[in-house]
Amino acid sequence: MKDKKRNSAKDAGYLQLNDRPSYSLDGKWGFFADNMGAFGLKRSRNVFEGLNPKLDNRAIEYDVDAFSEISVPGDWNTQEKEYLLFEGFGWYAKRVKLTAKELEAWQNEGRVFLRLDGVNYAVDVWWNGEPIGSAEMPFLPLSFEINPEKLKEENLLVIRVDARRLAHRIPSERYDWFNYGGLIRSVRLVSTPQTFIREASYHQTQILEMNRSGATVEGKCSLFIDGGEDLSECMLRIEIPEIGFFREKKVTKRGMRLKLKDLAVELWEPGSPRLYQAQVTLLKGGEVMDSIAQKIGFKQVEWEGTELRVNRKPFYLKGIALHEERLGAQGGKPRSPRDIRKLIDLAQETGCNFLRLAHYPYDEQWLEECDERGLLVWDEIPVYWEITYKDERTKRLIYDLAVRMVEGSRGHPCILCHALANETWDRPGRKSTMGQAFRAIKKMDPGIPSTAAFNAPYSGKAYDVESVDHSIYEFVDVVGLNEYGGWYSPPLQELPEANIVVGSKPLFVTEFGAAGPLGVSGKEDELWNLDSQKAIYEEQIALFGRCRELSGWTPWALKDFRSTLRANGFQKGWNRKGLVGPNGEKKPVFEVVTREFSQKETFPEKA
Ligand code: GCB
Repeated sequence: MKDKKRNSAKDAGYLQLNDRPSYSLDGKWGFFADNMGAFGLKRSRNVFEGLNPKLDNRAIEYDVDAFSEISVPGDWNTQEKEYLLFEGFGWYAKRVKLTAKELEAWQNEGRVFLRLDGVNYAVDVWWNGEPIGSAEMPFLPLSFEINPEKLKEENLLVIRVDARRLAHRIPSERYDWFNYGGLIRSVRLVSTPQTFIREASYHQTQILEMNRSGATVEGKCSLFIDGGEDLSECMLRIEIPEIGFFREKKVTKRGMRLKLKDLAVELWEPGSPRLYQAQVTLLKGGEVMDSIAQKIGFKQVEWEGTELRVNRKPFYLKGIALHEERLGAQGGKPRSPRDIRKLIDLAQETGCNFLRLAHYPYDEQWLEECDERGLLVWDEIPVYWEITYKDERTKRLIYDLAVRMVEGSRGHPCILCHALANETWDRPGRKSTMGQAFRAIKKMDPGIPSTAAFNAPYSGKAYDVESVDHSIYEFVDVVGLNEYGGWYSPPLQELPEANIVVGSKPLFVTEFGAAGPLGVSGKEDELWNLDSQKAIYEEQIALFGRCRELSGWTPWALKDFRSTLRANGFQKGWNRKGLVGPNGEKKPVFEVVTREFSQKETFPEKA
């Protein structure tokens, strides 16, 4: 379909939330499932104009006020039976009512943005019948500016979400999770001053000296100022009152990186997450133009040879990998912070110190929770299996996804590494396309290692990532290995002799596991039962124990998750490799992992 409306305006970039006033548009919206996508884009059928067939007394073939109801945030698939496998276009409509007081405040404040915290997959957006933007950037925050003059007491917001699988998209057409479409995360209006701090991210902590109460460190704050104001007389101020830190610097350009020196702090550690309140202010002639509050933490990651260190100590990763899918028989995307907290609570019951947030960027709420709880995090973009790297749209998309993800996560102390790929095939263009994206994020966040999850064939009784010419291997600082000994190959009986080769970089196992359908017991040497799942875990854990240089491991996956790729009688549309079932039913492997984690130190003494 030729789609003229797309690209009417790109989204306005990453807009950090901090403590800015925002007006939530979560709740009930009108929804219409449209498998052609052409529905709203023809004369007399322009859904976004919000005409009413009765009032207008014309043959108008839609009525946004008579759409069915749907909840935002949330995927459409698990809200009505008939939408479960729907992968087309979803029209969302909301009447946004502002009081005269609100209207005045919003119009005087300066600028107004519509912020979509994350959608799947692409969107076109209309405010009061006019297009305000389009974007193809799944799972990441988008923002669209609305001219304050276009705000009224009664407004109509219409969003068309396109959740089709297309070959050039990221992910491409085939992947092992569920394509939950829609406005999967919160929607809000955000007001800012005319010229404002769009992003302020503290990162790149360097420990200068350790001492009894903590450390002396330095770090950087990456800032981006948005707005038409002449900045030549502006200053940026950073304050961390608890440690008496105060710094002002003249603004020289819109994007700046300020050095913060000689900070005497307690470190943010896994399991002991010290956070500080910081205030970042933009001033002109002594007058405050904008000021934001945020929490920051001080943590250093290093990688040298095969060693991964956190706060100068060798770190052993006790991880849990998961999908962003809520607990419950239906699955679906989290619909509230509580849904997210319940998943993290469950993961933490194992005693893990790390979460692999696979295979796409998660809601920012996850990062905030992990900052607070002292859990380290791997974030990831959905460059997965087959990708058409040579397609110009795909190239652009990979770059944009990588940059937007890191803009959103680099200020979070919980971040351990940024991942740009999972088990990708070596197709034409992979190296150059991925190289560009890796180089971009290393520049943006040099203190954090970049990574990817790789397959390695089982050969000569070992998994050796470096035995394969992966073409993107040179770009990663730390290595993720996905291996399914006992499940795919080798068979369980051969696992006691298996080994993992740690090559020239730190390596941890980012996936291993086996299906364990709930309620099915059986023989250890036969697949598809809870007993063999357990036996495979025990042999795998023994393998990790033999591999002294390994930096840790993460089972795949926390919870059984929906996937239409998984269609046998045990699976019925679910990947059953979870440590727990869809409702959180614990399988024997949950206990195996918990026991093992309790015996492993986060910071092991060196032998
Ligand atoms: C993998 C993929 C993961 C799948 C898993 C499986 O290697 O990275 O997305 O779900 O295997 O269950 O086979």
